[in-house]
Amino acid sequence: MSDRILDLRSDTVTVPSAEMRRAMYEAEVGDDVFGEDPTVRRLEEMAAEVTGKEAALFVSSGSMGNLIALLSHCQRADEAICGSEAHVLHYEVGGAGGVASVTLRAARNDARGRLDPAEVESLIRGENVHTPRTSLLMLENTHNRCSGAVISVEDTQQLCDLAHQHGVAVHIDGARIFNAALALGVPLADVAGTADSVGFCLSKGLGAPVGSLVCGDGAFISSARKNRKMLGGGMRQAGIIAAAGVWALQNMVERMAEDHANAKVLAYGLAEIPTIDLQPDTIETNIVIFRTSDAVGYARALKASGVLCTMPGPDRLRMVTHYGIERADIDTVLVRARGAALAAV
Ligand code: TLP
Repeated sequence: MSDRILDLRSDTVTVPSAEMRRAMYEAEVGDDVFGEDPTVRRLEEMAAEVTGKEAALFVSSGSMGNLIALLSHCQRADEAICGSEAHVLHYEVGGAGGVASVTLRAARNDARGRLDPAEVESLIRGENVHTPRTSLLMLENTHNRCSGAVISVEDTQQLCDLAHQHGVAVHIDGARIFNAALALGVPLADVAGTADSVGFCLSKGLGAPVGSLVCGDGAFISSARKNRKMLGGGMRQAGIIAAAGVWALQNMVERMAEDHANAKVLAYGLAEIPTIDLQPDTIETNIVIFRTSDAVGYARALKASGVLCTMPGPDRLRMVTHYGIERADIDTVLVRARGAALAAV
């Protein structure tokens, strides 16, 4: 057993492979603000095709993608509905309010990341001089804070239909939507369904160093392009980084099944540790969140034994499997996790 530190804080910690770096080195580039970078264009075409949308835009991060979706779908002082555990609500520095001048209104996410359509409908505001206009419903798939839960095609469709009946647009924060498609065994375009826009990240399970795509119809992408420029996100010879994304879409999608399998082994192993509260059969993708009474102490003990994780709540720890973490590493994590549990008592 090696003494290598096993970093399970996030699937964002991956470093590009030699082949991916070669693709970046060899990328054909141009000035993308003039729309002249062939590699960025190629990536955007691939993204539009795989999500089943008309067009796509390369942006620097998942957070920027969500912010651009808010700016492009909403007017100043509008309201967007999102889940109570949504990334946009918890981890995007309040950009909805701070930058887009949009208030977020939360509907309860259940433990599997789902929203109750009746609750969502009750939160959509009717026309009234006193109230903000509800212009957007933001969904998330897979659901980060709900242990990487996958939202079904049917649930997404029901919410899209409901929102559209009320004239409300739908954006899917699909930072890990490839994980969802893989877990469901359906084409990504089906997972994106009739949502008006969808974002996905290259820098998570797909293993690219940087970048996300937002996808939607031509009018949305024109507006998104303008908003990206306003945010200072217009990039010049961005083909250097887009090339990593092209390579990732061609070579890294299927391998994420290994991350899912490793997460299951990890979850079943962790669940055997008496101080850990985890239902391993609920783990569907690459995120394992569990409860433990002394989360701070346990995280410290894990770190001392060479396993890094994050703390999504006062009594919750998160481990994420990713490219670079092999099946044998999971066995090492479990040996260390058992040891750390004894050390933390
Ligand atoms: N999530 C990160 C942290 O911010 C928590 C992680 O390590 O999981 N949507 C979802 C669902 C995300 O999980 C993330 C990143 C984002 C958006 C933001 O993406 P970036 O980090 O590229 O801005």
